[in-house]
Amino acid sequence: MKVGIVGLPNAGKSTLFNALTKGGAQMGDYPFTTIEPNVAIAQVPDERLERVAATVRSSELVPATISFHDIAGLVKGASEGEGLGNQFLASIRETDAICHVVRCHGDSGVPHPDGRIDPLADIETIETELVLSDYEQVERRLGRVGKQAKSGDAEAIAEHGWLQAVFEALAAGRAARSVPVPDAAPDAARNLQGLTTKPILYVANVDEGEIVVPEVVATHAAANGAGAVAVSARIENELAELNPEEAEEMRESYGVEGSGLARLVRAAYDLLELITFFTAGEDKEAVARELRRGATALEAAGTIHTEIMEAFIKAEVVGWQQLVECGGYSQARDKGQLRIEGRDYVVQDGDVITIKV
Ligand SMILES: Nc1nc2c(ncn2[C@@H]2O[C@H](COP(=O)(O)OP(=O)(O)O)[C@@H](O)[C@H]2O)c(=O)[nH]1
Ligand SMILES: [Mg+2]
Repeated sequence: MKVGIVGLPNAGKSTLFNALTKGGAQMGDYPFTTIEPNVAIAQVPDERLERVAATVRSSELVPATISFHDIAGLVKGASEGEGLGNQFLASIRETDAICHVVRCHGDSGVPHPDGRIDPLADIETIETELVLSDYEQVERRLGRVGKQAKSGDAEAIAEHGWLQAVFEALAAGRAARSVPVPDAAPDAARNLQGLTTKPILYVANVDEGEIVVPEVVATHAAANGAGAVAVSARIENELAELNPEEAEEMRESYGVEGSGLARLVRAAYDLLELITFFTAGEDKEAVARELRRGATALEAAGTIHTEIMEAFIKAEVVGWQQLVECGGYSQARDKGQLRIEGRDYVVQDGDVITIKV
């Protein structure tokens, strides 16, 4: 899963990205790895995985991961080729979700491209570019899908209808995600590869003194079905240099509770609307695995390995909490908590699953 970090110049994207890549110390057992200068892999903190691994006596923890991409270059006019323009927009197109860094701190030492601090106006500047870019994309796709719809294909007809509604929404300045995808064309949004169909997390980059999401940002996020977290990118960047004890001391001196980065990673993961299931064996790895909500046991097997999916016989399933409370698989089996499920079982968040082949 890829999350693109976007925002106006000087909003604090690179500072936040650097904090993420250096954040190993304060993230404890969940280090980051930089794979390219602007791409970092973050491990998703998950207490459930630790508890499951301890119960089963697994040898190693393998958390779920998300990659963060620092995408520079969005300025006013990007959709017309200003700045890195279309290159920038193409990089966002490849992501699963958008993490939008919004300048909210008032440090006069950091110039703002428009010379004033106005989080809502900044959000609108960025979102206008995304809307304009999608507008062109929808126009192109309408032509193509229109031809398929004329042949009478039911899915194409539904997709065409959705595209027309999206076209009108965009023309009115609204995001494509405001138009529900029809059941008859479930892939419509994916086919469009829109920018404004992607889930958004606003990261309010706030002053050190008070780490809260400003009212205007919170209201805008709520009205648009987006998430919002507050961090001080500067503090997180400083904290990321320290060892865990020093970081805790500094956090206390600032009155900051918990790791902002951990909160950010968690919120980004939640945004993707994934569920997590676990596989764990004694003296083997305990793995947190991401899965689309509503996916079946067979699909879960497929995320482990295609061969495991092909050889699927049944799944042994127990909720992580039941497993921990019982103290292990055999105790859970004795207490009737470990169930046998078939290939069509809909996996629940937190299930611990053993696929039998
Ligand atoms: N005071 C303050 N300055 C910040 C904060 N975050 C970033 N900056 C400064 O703002 C400037 C631009 O940040 P940068 O991360 O390069 O912005 P980008 O253009 O979005 O990548 C740098 O001088 C940072 O040190 C913050 O939380 N507080
Ligand atoms: Mg930058």
